[in-house]
Amino acid sequence: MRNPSIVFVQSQQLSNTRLGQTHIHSWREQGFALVHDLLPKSLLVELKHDALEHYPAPGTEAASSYNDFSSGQSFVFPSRSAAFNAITLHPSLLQAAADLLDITVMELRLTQSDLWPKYGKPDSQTNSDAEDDNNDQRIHCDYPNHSLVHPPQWDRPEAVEVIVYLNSYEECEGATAVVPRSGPEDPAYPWPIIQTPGVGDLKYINDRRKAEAYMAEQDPQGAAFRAQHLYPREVLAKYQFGSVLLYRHDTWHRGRPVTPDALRLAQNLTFTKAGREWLTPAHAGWSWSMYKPDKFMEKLIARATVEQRTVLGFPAPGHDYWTAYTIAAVEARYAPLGMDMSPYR
Ligand SMILES: O=C(O)CCC(=O)C(=O)O
Ligand SMILES: [Fe+2]
Repeated sequence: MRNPSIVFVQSQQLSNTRLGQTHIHSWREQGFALVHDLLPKSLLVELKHDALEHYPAPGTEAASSYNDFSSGQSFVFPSRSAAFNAITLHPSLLQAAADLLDITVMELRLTQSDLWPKYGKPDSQTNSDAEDDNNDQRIHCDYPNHSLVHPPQWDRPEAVEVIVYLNSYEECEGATAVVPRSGPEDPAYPWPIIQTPGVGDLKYINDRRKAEAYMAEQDPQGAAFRAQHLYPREVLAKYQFGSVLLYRHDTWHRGRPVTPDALRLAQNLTFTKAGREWLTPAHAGWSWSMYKPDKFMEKLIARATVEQRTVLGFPAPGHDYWTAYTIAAVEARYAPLGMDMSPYR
């Protein structure tokens, strides 16, 4: 992996690409938008290179231990991959999430960034006993393992979920499927969202066939709803290298099988509105990594923009944390790493 600071700083010099109204409208109304040209290709190429160094090649023995989501949290923010960190905090991505939520970047917080491999396997090799197999997922919403509560009404979204694809659909298949919401009366989007494994006393089952068999037993009405309104209406997010799927905690969707022996690499991120403590971080807090001797996280903070720091939870200029004393103290910590404290004065 390359020198973190170099790539990180370079990414900030790229011009911002803004989402158009069509994408914003699609996310707010239908629950998702697929954008092909949001992030710079050179950075994505670098990220893919780092990911291929990290994860075993498909078909190897080592690959078989990597068949579940988020890969045991082995490739998460903050990472030794500078490209991964740079994509996580890329100004165009932050601006996109802020535009979707109709807030400023300063009001955005990062709660998830991880990169997971999905190894395609023939149907005969999928673990037919494993309810948690992710090869052919059941349709679900993501809120139950991101939120302590339930998403608010549709017009008050609190979070943007992101998948950045590092392959193409032609190469790997495995397109995420989504159910477009067609308005407040859409029968696929009843309230509250409980017709799914993992909610209430229904247990979590990832595998589609097992999940639907379980639903048919436990909640026949829910199973019928899913069969009638969800699966027949799923559409495929046919991604290209570098495409970004923007969706929500209340969007019905699922991961679909990847071509046998192909490896699909995808980075998953979540941005929330600030002050939503019930949308909890998916990983250890960023400061935990500040124990590392090479201080890569401190350097990242020192060199980040004010907006990027704020998205990570660093107090924004004007916050009541800042006094003459705290400014001097934080400067004492970070000035040796090149931090300019003037925005906080
Ligand atoms: O991998 C995908 O395409 C979607 C994965 C997903 O929805 C999930 O694991 O929650
Ligand atoms: Fe999901």
